[in-house]
Amino acid sequence: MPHVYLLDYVAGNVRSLVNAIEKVGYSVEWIRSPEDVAKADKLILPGVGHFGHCMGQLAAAGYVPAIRGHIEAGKPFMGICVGLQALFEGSSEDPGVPGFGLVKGRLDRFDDTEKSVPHIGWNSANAGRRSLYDLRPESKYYYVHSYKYPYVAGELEGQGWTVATGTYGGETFVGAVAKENVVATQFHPEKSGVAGLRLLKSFLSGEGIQTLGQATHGPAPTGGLTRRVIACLDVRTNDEGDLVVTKGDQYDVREKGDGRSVRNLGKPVELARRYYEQGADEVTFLNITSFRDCPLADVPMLEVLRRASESVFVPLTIGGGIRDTVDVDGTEVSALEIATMYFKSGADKVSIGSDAVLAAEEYHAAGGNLFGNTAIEQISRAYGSQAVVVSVDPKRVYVPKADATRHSTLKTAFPGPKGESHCWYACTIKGGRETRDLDVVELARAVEAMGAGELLLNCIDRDGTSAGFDLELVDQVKAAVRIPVIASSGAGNPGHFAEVFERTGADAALGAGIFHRGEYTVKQVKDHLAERGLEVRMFEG
Ligand code: 1PR
Repeated sequence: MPHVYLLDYVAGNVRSLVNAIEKVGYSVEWIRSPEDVAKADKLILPGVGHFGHCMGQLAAAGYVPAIRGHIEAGKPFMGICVGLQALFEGSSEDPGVPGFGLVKGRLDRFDDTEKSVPHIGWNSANAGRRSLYDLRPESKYYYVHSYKYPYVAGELEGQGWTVATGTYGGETFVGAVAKENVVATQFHPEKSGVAGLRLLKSFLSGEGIQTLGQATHGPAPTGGLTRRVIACLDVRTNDEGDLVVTKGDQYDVREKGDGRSVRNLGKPVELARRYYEQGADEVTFLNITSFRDCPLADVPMLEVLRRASESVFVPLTIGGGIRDTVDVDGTEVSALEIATMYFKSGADKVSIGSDAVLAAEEYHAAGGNLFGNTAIEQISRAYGSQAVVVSVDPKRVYVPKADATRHSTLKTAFPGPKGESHCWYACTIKGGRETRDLDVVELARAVEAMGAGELLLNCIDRDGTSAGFDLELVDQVKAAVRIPVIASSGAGNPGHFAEVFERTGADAALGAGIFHRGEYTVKQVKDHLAERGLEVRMFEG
């Protein structure tokens, strides 16, 4: 099998990159020291986290001259995500840290006054009528970053680079660059489905270089960031001891009637693959009984991730049990160590539920001060905020008037059982079993301050009802934070997805039962969104 060399310097989900490389027919050799770089013919520099962290690690390990030497020798080189950013002179993320300076220019942060940052999701990498490693203007690629190089027509081209761009909320940024033996992408090809695999193949086979920069006759440039449709798999062990996908009604996952066995809707890896092939933009696994089972003993969940990441080339999120814990033998294990196990097994993001609520309570009790020791802070510091999702399980609490409580209330179009005109949303922990005196706005603001990159906003009242998303809840949370919000709970038909995108600022929408019960496919949902004129990514076979 032909091979490619991958730099082993960085924590993060490199397993997916290895899987993607193997999928297109190559094997991976690891570079573990600067001396190894000389033996690489083709070299890939993956990157996650901070610009400064990435460059700092490369410099500390002595890689910078070796990588520069590889590139100057004219050998094929690919940078991914922060691996693209490293090619520039510097970044406002870490102003004192120099990059390789191969591309003249400095990165800056997306403007978040009118849009969510990080920029997470599927966007274009459009090289116009130039050819760039088989990137196609009609395809979408998976991005996750807060810093970008702003595109100015002709500037990088003047330095000899062929450039592909994306547009996000009025800002046009560099999605990929290529020149001679070098190609780099801001997006993750290993997470960009078939479109990303095509690019990897073009780099590995060397065909990309041969066609680089030549004019092609592709279709007209397409729009910006798509609306994301996420398939969610609640996973737990059933009474027979099998790991199954289940689904509750307002979080009750047991069948009605006698026996009350856990609903079994299928096998996690099989369903994940099915939804990927239907065009799901992401797949989320929630280990819903992790508060009982020690996650370290939860090897099956790690195995689910390993196997899913072999055939699912879109981002995978894993939630459940991510908190400081004590293993069965008494060893203390930090949330960061647990997250690391998940990332190494193929997860791109971890989702934190109960622990985030408790951390938010402490944050407010401490007058809004951070001490750097929460799971969210530790994981986002190590892997970047985009790797940390906070999953919220709120419940409606009705009140007769706006100021009947200290919590953030809203006037609801769906009055309470006693005709109450207002409500607030109380956070819960342990899968909805315990309600806390913390509202969803307090939680959202606290976890954003701690460095969470995204909110997965469930709603216990709507879960499994097929009654549509709680638009009032989504509106309230969107207004409170800048980070992306995933609407969840209540999807019953494709119209509900269109509704949440058209009537709220939701960045993504998640469905579970609608897909597991076979009522609609992900493709049907996306076709409907496209018919409504919403930007979506279609599955490429
Ligand atoms: O608290 O960090 O250990 O994480 C536990 C995780 O497990 C949390 O993310 C929590 O939301 C989840 N969880 C715990 N118990 C349940 C349960 O259902 N009994 N599931 C549970 C959460 C809700 C959504 C569901 C949507 C869409 N499930 O994930 O997929 O509501 O459903 P629908 O489209 O069918 O309406 P920690």
